[in-house]
Amino acid sequence: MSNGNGNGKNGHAAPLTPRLAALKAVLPEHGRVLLIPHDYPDPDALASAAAMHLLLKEKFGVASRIVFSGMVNRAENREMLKHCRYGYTLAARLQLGRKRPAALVLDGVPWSGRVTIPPGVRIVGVIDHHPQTRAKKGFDGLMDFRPGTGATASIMYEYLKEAEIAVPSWLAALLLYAIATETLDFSRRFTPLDIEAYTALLPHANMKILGAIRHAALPRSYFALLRDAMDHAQLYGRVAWSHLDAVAHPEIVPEIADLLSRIERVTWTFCTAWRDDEMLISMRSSQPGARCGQLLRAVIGARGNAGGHFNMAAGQLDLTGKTPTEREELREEIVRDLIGWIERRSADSEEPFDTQAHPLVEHPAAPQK
Ligand SMILES: [Mn+2]
Repeated sequence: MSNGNGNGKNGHAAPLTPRLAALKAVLPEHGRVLLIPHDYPDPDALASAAAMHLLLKEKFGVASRIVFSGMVNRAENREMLKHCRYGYTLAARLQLGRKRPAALVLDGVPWSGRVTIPPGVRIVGVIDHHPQTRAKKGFDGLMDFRPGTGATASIMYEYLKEAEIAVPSWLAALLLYAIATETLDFSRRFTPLDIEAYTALLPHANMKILGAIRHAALPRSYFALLRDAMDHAQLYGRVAWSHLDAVAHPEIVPEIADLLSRIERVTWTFCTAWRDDEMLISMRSSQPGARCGQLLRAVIGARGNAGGHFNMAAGQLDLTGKTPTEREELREEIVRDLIGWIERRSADSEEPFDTQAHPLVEHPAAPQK
């Protein structure tokens, strides 16, 4: 239990840190707060929402509910949800009363196009770590933006630490998993806060839960997608990319981009995929100063939306009304543009680019180039 008490019920509350005071200032006097992670929440978004749930309850006596749009389908993330002691509601099923409920947005910003805000909901605060995150004019709620921090989960750890709240072992496991996946086990950008959060939570985590999440059982369909991705994978100099013909769930797309990034000498990867009337793109780079989010936004432009970090980005394009041929042409155009941008950005790197693309996996039956 907390020994601090923000509402002063115990009469001997320590003064709030500036961060906690700023949060308290936007909380409603009555009623429940909605906690909204970005759409198709990943481990960082989910763990951050759970951490906020604990913080609001323990520090401010405020009840909250996790609400999100899109599904959680990746096996590891579903396993994570199984161990989350707080319930959640899908935004589409949300029943709102007459009052407009207050909401906090985690690991994304409501004006990015990547966080769906249910109608009638009033945003009172946003906590995010994406580098291109900007304040919005006219928004006077809490804005805790820490571009460059490895994970929003690390930011939430800091709130819990300042509030002197003991993190339950299941939540410590979720937060650890979030930090590890978001920084790709610290192989991507991180800050001292991420290290502090990770090392401070580790002794308190339920390691059985962490193991169950990391090694969650995978459906057979996952392996079919893997094969599809390997069959389509292409290499061109330091770039590797692939394409998935039909995905039911978007989470596999960044996973393929991550997998390709482990190919030796490859520093840029991306994966495209068809999903209903959308084209999804995930991008990764280990090149310093890669600014993937900015690059992907430049390439997609007005054709869709994109966002991300220095080393990772994701985007989507609406394909409604396009014929299969038009869709494929658009995909080829995007692939060409992406490679063009990458080449220009890597122009001063020592390694020359190959003159032509070739398959990642050469099948013995295929004619050799
Ligand atoms: Mn995140």
